[in-house]
Amino acid sequence: MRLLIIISIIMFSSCGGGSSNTNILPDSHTSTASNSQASSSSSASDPAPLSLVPQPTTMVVQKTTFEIGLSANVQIDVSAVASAAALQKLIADLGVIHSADAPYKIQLQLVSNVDLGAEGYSLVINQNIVISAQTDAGLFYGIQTLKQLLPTVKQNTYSLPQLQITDVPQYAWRGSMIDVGRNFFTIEYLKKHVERMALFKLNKLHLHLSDDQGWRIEIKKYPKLTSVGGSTKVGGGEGGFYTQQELRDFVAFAALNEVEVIPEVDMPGHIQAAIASYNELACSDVTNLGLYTGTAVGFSSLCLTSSTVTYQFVEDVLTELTEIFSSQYVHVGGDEIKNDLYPQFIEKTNLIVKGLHKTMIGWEESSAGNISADSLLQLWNDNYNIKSATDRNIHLILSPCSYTYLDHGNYNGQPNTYTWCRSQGIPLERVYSFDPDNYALVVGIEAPMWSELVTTEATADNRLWPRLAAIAELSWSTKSNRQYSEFVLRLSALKPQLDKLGVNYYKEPQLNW
Ligand code: TNX
Repeated sequence: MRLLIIISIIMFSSCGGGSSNTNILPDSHTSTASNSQASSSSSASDPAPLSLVPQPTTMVVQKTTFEIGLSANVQIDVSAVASAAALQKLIADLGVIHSADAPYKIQLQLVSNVDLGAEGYSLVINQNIVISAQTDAGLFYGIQTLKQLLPTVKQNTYSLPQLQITDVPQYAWRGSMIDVGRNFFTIEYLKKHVERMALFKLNKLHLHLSDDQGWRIEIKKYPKLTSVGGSTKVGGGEGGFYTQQELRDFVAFAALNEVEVIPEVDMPGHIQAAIASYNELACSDVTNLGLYTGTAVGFSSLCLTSSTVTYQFVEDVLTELTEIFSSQYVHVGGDEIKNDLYPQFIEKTNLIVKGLHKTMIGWEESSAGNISADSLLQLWNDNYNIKSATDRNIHLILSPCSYTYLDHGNYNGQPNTYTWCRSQGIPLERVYSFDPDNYALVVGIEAPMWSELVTTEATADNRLWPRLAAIAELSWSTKSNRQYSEFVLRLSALKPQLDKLGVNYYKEPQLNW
């Protein structure tokens, strides 16, 4: 059944579009809730706690409920494209249809309210349901909250608590990374992943598109990167790659879920798949020029001494890459390599990225180069000395391996998981115990899922969920709003939502799943 949507014509000139091009540095993000705002409160009558993840900034929940029937007067601001689609899907799934005569309205309105920032929203449920935000992204997050308050199966009426929520994320970077280099994951899987991320207000999907074992992105100027470099994967067997068109479509799909896709091509190390495709990318004394399907790291490098071929390659690849991805950011890797010319490589690559009017991200080791202050560094060793970069005001994405590496076990001894960073694995509670406040100059948190040991979608789901929900709460909710014992109760109750999305999550005993 097709829904009619009444398009409200009320527009505000200060309203922005989506979030993908907003400045994410905290200084420009002053609307982040202060600690004084950050306490959740419920009314004296103390209704049951709401099962929301991440925990909202402030809530006033009444004892009374609001019963809604199957027809609603739906009003949506004309420029709220992503949230309009999300709301239509939500109500269609519940059998609610639009009618101008309906006894209550569901309204999405763009408003001018600097306190809500680029992603915050307010949700008021009394005799109507009204979501207000400055942006489409904010409205979209209000809808995710509404979705978590509703059941996942059709009913004749729905009962909602009367409440007022005002909710603003702590960090602008709330991320998931998937290594599609070691093992290839299909676009269909990535789309499912994006929808799951959206439910928890995660907003950055970092794709690790190349590694020693596979090159996964079509580069028209170097077709062998995919025909040769994309042909296999860890353990051997068929690999795979994405065409530029597939990736463009995927970026658009992700944008409708308020997820920004950040591409990474890892250089100058982790590059054997490219070397196997174009041998001249290695120095002339290198004899290992074939495809690689093992799990070792740190053995391959672009040639940094005969630099003409190398830098032409870097520029060509980044030029095509940045044309596909609308993100302001491009991740150039830069991890696990020892070479005296490494700092120079990072600096030159930084200049190439700047020349393409993009902003560079590198793994923490890239701090060895004199990179521009707008660059971001991704910290992955908990105690890596990143001071040389923070002294230059370079901001950080936090991915400390002993809390966020989802290729480590959900429990101590889980088969097919890594233990090199934390021998006991990284259970949900461990993830949740991470305190980003221990670091300065933070744009947010991202959990990488490396895939040397993750060979199927079911295994990927098992490694990603439920732990990504903890990452979502760490990056959205302030410390004063986080408590593990409450988090598990809230998350436990969201099981039907994950079931509806077909997630093959790990059945974490603490969640009683
Ligand atoms: C370290 S973290 C790596 C990856 C591996 C991972 C396995 C980082 C920048 N490099 O290449 O896949 O460990 O846990």
